[in-house]
Amino acid sequence: MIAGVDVFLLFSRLILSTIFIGWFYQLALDLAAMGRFIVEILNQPTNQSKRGRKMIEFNVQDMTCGHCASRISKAINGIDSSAKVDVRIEGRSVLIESKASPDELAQAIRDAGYTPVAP
Ligand SMILES: [Cu+2]
Repeated sequence: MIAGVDVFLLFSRLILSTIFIGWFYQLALDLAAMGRFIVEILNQPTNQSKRGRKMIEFNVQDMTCGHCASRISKAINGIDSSAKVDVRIEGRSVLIESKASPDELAQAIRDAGYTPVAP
């Protein structure tokens, strides 16, 4: 009879802890989802910053290969991580969509060791 009661208690505890673990697990999932939602809202670009982006083109005659292109891309993303960089090695040109000013972008390219010229 005692053994039966023990088994019953053990079983009830098992069910209760399963419910609690499930509840905490669900709570953790909900909190994580909520966190992701908040981060998404905070990272959403506002219309203001979208409107502030400009297309800028530079001729870079001393850009000769993929290595040069990646150095220039990195330099630009270093001052504006959201910048879109389109490097055309054959045309020796770099097209940039960024909120950084043309002067800042030109300086970043010069700092990387290249000579940007506005076309
Ligand atoms: Cu190169």
